[in-house]
Amino acid sequence: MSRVFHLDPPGRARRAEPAERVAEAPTAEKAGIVAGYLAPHPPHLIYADNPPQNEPRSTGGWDLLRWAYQEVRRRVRALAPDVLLVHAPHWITMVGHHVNCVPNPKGVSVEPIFPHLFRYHYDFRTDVALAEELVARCEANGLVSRGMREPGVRVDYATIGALHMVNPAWDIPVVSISANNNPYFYADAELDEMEVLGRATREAIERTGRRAVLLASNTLSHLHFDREAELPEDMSAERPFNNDQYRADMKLLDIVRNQPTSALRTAIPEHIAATEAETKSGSLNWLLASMDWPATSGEVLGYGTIIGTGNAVIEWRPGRG
Ligand code: 2XP
Ligand code: FE2
Repeated sequence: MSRVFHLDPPGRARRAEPAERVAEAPTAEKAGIVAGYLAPHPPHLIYADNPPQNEPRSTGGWDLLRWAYQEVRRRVRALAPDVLLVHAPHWITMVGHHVNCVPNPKGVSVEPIFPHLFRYHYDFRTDVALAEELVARCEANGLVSRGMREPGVRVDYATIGALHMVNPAWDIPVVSISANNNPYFYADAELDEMEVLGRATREAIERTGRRAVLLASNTLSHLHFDREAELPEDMSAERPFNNDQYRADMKLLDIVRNQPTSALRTAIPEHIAATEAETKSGSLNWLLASMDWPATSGEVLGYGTIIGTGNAVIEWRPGRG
């Protein structure tokens, strides 16, 4: 297992509680994907959270969703993963799948539609060995892929948003994966490609012996209002965009809660067709494919709307029947 530590980027020693983390070092039987979360990233959640890294200040809001994330934070701490892998729809790549291999991404991430809510100063560590292995496994599985090694490239708000909500301490290394834009040109046909990306992800995690938590940074129903309340966090203005969107979200969540993940193979594309869901970018399929579509149901930790869109925080634990 020493390989897990010896191949880490030099900066990893800066992580919090290194001694404790070594004590919790993964053993061969504990390595692998220990949990996956649907972790939506609307900038409003970070704005409402008021972390020091975000410039705008709020009076709160979207509390039920943020309580759901508090529970995720507690669970992720207890799982003590080596790495968080995140697939996010706003790091868009036109050709293939890219993996951020920059050891210490640092900068300001800005939400282009809501810059008054999200201007976030980030500074985190990449698990470079796993990121590079993922690029290699993508290539071995025949995917067009690329390691992104330019330190100056700004990290998108969907990656930062999910990571902040799950681990605001930023003391767990990260592997960040781009969303190839093809689904937006070819309906949902390219969701199949996420099977391959998922397999490559699983193989890379196994080969590096990591204990990994996966994050799919996606909202569900994705129509949103084009007018904002004077106070953005005025919760009296918050509601589903319309009842059809809400009902389609509930139909999907009913399947998530009561059926094994295999039922989602057809339910996700149907839900996308009904709601313009952001899962079209492939993050959720990547998550489930990486876990090899476990025969478990998911646990919905929370659901709420954000400027009309439907957002669910969901946990899947592959080891649990
Ligand atoms: O899709 C996004 O990330 C948006 N910024 C829309 C805002 C709220 C969505 O869910
Ligand atoms: Fe988004």
